[in-house]
Amino acid sequence: MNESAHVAEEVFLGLGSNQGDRLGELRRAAAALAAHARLELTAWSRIWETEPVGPEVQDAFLNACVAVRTDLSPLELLDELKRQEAAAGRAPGSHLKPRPIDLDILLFGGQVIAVGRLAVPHPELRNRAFVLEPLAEIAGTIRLPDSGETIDEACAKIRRKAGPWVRLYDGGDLQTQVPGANKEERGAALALYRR
Ligand code: PH2
Ligand code: MG
Ligand code: MG
Repeated sequence: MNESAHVAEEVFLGLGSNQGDRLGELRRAAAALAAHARLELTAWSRIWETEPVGPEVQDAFLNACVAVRTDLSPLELLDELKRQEAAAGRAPGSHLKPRPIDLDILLFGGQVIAVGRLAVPHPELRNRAFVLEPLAEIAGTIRLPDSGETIDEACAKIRRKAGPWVRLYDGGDLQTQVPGANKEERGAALALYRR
């Protein structure tokens, strides 16, 4: 099968930043996704500020989710996200450490994927309010392909658990930087965020 033969899928991505200009990093990442020739950014959540989850003591994150349509395969998309993370200055092997940007594939159409370097749905999705709250804003009625539960249902469960805090961030959003439905406008949005 050649690359362009993939059927376009609706994909949900998680964005996170807890190093440097967190809002700027999220905006740059959204604009770079939108400007990619084979990705169409179709929805974006609000931005949430969230308590870091994991063993390291580190600064609070900004997290958000976006929906994209793409005919990239899951592994092609994963490679593109890793490329964008590296371009933002993320050091290799910084999983669970502070990072300027983390781009995760949360859901890829209705697919369940388990290859060495990619697991979809994201294995930690159900346990993380910092993913489920923004994801519910744009994918509340979507069903997890493995369990059949909706994102809204998974989100309601995590709310009952009184886990790490998450709160809406009121210092800006993604939307203003990803204005257009057409590629020219999206290209302009990206140019705005080149250093
Ligand atoms: N990402 C992690 C580990 N911990 N905590 C928050 N609040 N937000 C994240 O995006 C996050 C995390 C691993 O990718
Ligand atoms: Mg992550
Ligand atoms: Mg990641």
